[in-house]
Amino acid sequence: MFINWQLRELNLKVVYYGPALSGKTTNLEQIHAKVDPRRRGELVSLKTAEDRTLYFDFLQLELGKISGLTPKIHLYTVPGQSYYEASSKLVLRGADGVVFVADSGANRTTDNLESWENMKAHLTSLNLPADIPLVVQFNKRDLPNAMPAPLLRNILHVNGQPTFESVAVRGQGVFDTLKAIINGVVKNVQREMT
Ligand SMILES: Nc1nc2c(ncn2[C@@H]2O[C@H](COP(=O)(O)OP(=O)(O)OP(=O)(O)O)[C@@H](O)[C@H]2O)c(=O)[nH]1
Ligand SMILES: [Mg+2]
Repeated sequence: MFINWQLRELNLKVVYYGPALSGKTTNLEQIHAKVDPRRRGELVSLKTAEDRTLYFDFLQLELGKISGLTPKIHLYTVPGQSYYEASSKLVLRGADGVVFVADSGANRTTDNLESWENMKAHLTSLNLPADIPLVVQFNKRDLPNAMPAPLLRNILHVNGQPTFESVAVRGQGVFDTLKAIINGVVKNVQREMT
């Protein structure tokens, strides 16, 4: 969180984390395509020739005023490929909330788990609070081999955090996820400011 009192802006950072190809960038693309251009910036994507995230994607959203301040939500995605693990950690730094995008495909269990464990370890080593607002998205529900959501919840030991099923490529579940994380982050900030 960063407050610019001169501009009366409240800057909040939300990071989409998850294994390679789970659909993190697709979430931001959908948000960019559907939000009124007056309320969002351009989508900045630093990607490889194969359209894989190289460092991060970035999109800024503006919300209505809270306590006289204009919240600006900075959405980032991390690169999911383990080759870029160090970048993922850098992108997480200073996050106010995290969306974990899991791939529902049955063949992706190890990748989901590994990414989940890495995320937890990074949150700890970056001194981010253990109870940081976290929303879990089970993406690619359209896959024929999609695992049942309760099973995914068990495998990741999701512990009370909101979960959403999505087909990000069709926009399904994208805004439910976004609203839930913004809600969690804003509630947290309001608690800290009062
Ligand atoms: N079937 C299906 N494909 C999807 C869905 N969401 C995204 N995809 C596809 O999955 C592929 C990877 O999506 P990305 O959004 O680039 O994945 P990413 O998590 O950003 O990947 P990295 O940047 O490498 O970490 C793309 O071809 C998407 O079109 C979905 O809900 N269902
Ligand atoms: Mg990506």
